[in-house]
Amino acid sequence: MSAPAEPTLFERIAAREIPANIVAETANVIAFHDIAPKAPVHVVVTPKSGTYRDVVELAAGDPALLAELVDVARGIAADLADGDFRLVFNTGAGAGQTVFHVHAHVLAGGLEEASLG
Ligand code: IU
Repeated sequence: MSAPAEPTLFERIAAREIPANIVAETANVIAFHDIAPKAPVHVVVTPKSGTYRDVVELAAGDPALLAELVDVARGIAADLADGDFRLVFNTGAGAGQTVFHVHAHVLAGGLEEASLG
């Protein structure tokens, strides 16, 4: 039998072992202000369990959980900004992913000058 995996950083935040400014929580998802915000509203939304490394694995393995995560993101943008938001899943180290426990960055509030289009 293999040894149990170490809890991820975000599992430890969900367990209140590491402090975070939590803004929303459902049965399976937790959301907290990013400690290094890149936008007026910058919230990390993540499953409480670190089962999936990235959004590709999550979409294949548990699409209902991905939908729950997106709905939490929608609610945060409605509560903390005007309802419009950008949802970023850094996927892989080369794309800037540093925590290999799937999470979305909700970016909102005053993004007009940061358009990707
Ligand atoms: P990334 O997509 O894996 O790079 O996102 C990880 C994010 O987690 C990054 O924006 C960090 O600022 C953020 N974060 C956090 O909010 N709280 C923490 O205790 C740590 C990192 I460590």
